[in-house]
Amino acid sequence: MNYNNIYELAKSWTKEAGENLRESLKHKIEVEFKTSASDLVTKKDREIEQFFAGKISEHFPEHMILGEEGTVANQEYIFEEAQVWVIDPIDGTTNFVNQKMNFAISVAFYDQGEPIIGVIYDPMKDELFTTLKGQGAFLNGEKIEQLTAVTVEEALISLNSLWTIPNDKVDEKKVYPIVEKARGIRYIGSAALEIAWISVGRLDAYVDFRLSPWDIGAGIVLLKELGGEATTLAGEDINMKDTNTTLFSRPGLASEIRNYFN
Ligand code: 2AM
Ligand code: CA
Ligand code: CA
Ligand code: CA
Repeated sequence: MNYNNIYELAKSWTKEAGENLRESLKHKIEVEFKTSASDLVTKKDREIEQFFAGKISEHFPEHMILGEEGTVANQEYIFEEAQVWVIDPIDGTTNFVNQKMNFAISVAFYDQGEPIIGVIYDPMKDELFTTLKGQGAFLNGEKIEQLTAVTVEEALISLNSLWTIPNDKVDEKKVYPIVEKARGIRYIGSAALEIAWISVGRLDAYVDFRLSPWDIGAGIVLLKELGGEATTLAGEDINMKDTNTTLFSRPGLASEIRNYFN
């Protein structure tokens, strides 16, 4: 199957949506709360998701859409049998609201469970990360080199600080030696960007413990294309129908990080 048409449209829609977000920051943002005071959503999250839903249903009425803001249900039953767009309209909504930078649009396309297209756009830096499986990964059209191995001592590791305090997903004490040994710990606050930054060597690994398919759908395609690793913390395939523990990294480094948790 030839995916070039879908790829070209995915890139152009994502840039258009990103320009919309960038422009919108000239005006006041109205914030609502979802599950808690730290779980934010804005009108723009819904508007951008609707923008993609409209374009996709116009061009590809048979395709499914799995978006954070709930465009389409049913994904449990059909992910492996369908052509599915996995979309996070704003990844890093808290950054969008507070920092007005360090957020991204994440758009992926999966064909019967197989990762095919990944597009991540940082509109404030105007950085577009794109991948079509088997055709290389690109930053603003420039080919990204295959990833090489590093050790934990040489690594900048992205880690959400919530996981260094008692939590219900992982024994926080197992995280201590990683924090101690790594060259540095960073956290941008946008899962899609943490992964995109690994692809170009600004970060070396990213550990998180409860990410949803839309946070990571595009990042998985991007990293795999470059020889990087994208698995659960236990080293299993990521389940695109659920939340996951996740470990994204350069090759090699993942097994060293995994050892700390086992
Ligand atoms: P979001 O901005 O699309 O919600 C930092 O908060 C990162 O974790 C972001 O990529 C954010 O995505 C994601 N995330 C996932 N679940 C979250 C939650 N319940 N609350 C806040 N952020 C969440
Ligand atoms: Ca959210
Ligand atoms: Ca997200
Ligand atoms: Ca989001």
